[in-house]
Amino acid sequence: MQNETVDLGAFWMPFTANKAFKQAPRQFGSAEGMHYYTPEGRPVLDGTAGLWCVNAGHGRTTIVDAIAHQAATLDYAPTFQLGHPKVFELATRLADLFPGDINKVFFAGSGSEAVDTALKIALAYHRANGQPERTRFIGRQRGYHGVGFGGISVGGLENNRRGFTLLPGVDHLSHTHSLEHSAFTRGQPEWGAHLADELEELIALRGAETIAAVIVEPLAGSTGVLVPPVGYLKRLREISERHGVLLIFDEVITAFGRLGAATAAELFDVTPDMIVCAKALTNGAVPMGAVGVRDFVHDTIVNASEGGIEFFHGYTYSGHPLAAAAGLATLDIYADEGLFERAAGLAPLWQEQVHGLGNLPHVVDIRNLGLVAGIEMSARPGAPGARGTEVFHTCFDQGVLVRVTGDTIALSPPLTVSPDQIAQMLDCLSEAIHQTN
Ligand code: PXG
Repeated sequence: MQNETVDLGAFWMPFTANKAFKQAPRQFGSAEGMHYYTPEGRPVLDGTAGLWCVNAGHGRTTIVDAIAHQAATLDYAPTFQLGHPKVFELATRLADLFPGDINKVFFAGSGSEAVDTALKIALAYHRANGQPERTRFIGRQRGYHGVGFGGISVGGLENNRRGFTLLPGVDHLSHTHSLEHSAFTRGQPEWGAHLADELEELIALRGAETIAAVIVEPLAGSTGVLVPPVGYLKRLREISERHGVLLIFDEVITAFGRLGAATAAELFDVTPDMIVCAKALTNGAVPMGAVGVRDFVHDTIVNASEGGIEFFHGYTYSGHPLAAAAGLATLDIYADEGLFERAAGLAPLWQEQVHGLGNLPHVVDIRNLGLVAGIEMSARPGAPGARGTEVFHTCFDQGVLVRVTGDTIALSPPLTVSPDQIAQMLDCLSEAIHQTN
């Protein structure tokens, strides 16, 4: 269908400049493999895996078939006091994928719901463990944890917080981004592990007995690709564990191969108490979020109950049959095609090529890990974000989809990307950066 035949008025678009979009709409009509296609049929190379979701590439037949078969067999079934086989199977598969004794899985409908679920599990755990006064949370500046009230409270993005009611009792660690110390670092910066010691300071300030959990993205994605300094996450783990504070990794972006391992937890050899995931869990094909939980957290909550419902929480779509079917088919693809290993194998070439953009005008930093890169440009004086938006538009018009936050371009292609497609993506981006003033 052509753009002009569709009325764009009614749809209030999320995180979008609605008026600007509707004057110059950009739409996709279909997708296959590494490409989107506009409604007119123009291919656009996907440099972002949708919105960090489509790690196995678009239109995967086995996922499509699994969803279709599931819809025809059991379209919907509740998981409150009932169940269906695929949701149990998917939970088991995820427990196998998560490190250590993260053996329990709570399902949600999105990353935001999964984040809020994890925060509530933390509160429920401490209550069941006889420490109900542990109610405070610690997040991090520039953290993104979705848009629920819990997520924006522990999150550290001003625009997402300002003007909204927030949870009380939340502190924030400093973010780890430093142009001064770490610009153009390949992979993990050496500088910055000491910032984890702020957790120790906050715990001393507030008292460990008041703190429920600390939540961080192992690699902060949507805030512009902030790679954790060497040793930083291990130090967070050591401090949180010593004080009985639960550590939550928000792996909505990093889980399922983005960094060249099943999870960032595995890559960095740090086992948190909970892992939040979503997005690539179903290759983006059906909405689903999940929280992986260590045995002791789950068991403390469930065993504290004298019967009846142990945890008063859940969603109509927790473990939706279509999402469960899509998730199982997706995990099969990741395993059968070795996509996490493929990402790890491509990472050195990726690193080499993205850092080739380092001499372009305006570029003040390039960051990378696994198959993620952030290319940060300086802001045009008086117009922050203008360069980023221009580069995004030029790339789109030239047939490459990139992601922009402020003046930072983020790249996170499907893990099926070929070396030629990496070159095409970066050539286009380089040209677009050259063109912007
Ligand atoms: N946590 C993290 C780390 C995320 O990246 C969420 C939670 C929330 O997930 P849902 O499914 O509720 O959106 C996210 C979402 C971007 C971008 O431009 C990133 C996200 C969402 C929208 C845009 O990078 N991540």
